[in-house]
Amino acid sequence: MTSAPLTLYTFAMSHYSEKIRWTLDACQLPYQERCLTPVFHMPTALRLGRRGQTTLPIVQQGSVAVQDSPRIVDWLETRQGTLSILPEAQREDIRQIEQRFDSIGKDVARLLYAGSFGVADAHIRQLWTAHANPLQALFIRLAYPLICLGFRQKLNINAASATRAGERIGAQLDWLEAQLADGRRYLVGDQLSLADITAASLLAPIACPAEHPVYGDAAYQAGMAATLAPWQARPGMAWVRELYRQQRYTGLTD
Ligand SMILES: N[C@@H](CCC(=O)N[C@@H](CS)C(=O)NCC(=O)O)C(=O)O
Repeated sequence: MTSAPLTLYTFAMSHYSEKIRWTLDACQLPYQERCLTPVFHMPTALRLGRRGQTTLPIVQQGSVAVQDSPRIVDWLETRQGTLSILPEAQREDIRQIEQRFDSIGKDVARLLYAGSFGVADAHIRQLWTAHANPLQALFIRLAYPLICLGFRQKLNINAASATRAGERIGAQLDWLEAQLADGRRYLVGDQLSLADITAASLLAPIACPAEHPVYGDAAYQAGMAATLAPWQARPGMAWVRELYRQQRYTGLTD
């Protein structure tokens, strides 16, 4: 096992990035985070990922870089041995739940962008430029309509696809709430696992836990209000918020 620090490449508002950020925090693995700017992240993601994909998160250590959150978890296991959030005896169950919630990540993005383009543009522009240098920020501001168009095409965002996205998210939320109906705190076993981390991270953009620097922000919640409102009273969303309150950003040393 090595304790050399890792670099985590993220978008601040990315729920898959949050999954890995929380995983590293929960496993007490030190890392430096580099928040990238949309569009400008592509060369970095292509170069580090070497898979023809532009997605974040990516974790890098020296000459090794791993793209795609489940692959990052695989790599961390290989590097660290058993992870505290993936106990061997429950590994299969936990990874199945990870897949279940990973599978709605794009739907969550689809739902939120469908409801916020044209409504919360000032806030989205601010989020997209928060980690940009001045030239990048100028480009994002000027090209914003084109970038939105690109997002719409890449994620196939339209009214019908947003409705289907909501249905798929709703189905996983139904499943989550059925699991939690017996009052359990954790999805598998009696401690926080990757199952909880994935479910909570992937639903956090809708649940809006107060502790999250992007989703907990009042301006984000105001901008997305109409899209978020129908989901807020769901017990699964309350569970996400409670998990953040109890388990996220607690006991971190830096
Ligand atoms: N399967 C990937 C999905 C990651 C993903 O979709 N990331 C989004 C942000 S939430 C992204 O990087 N989008 C920009 C792009 O695809 O270029 C994972 O689990 O890491």
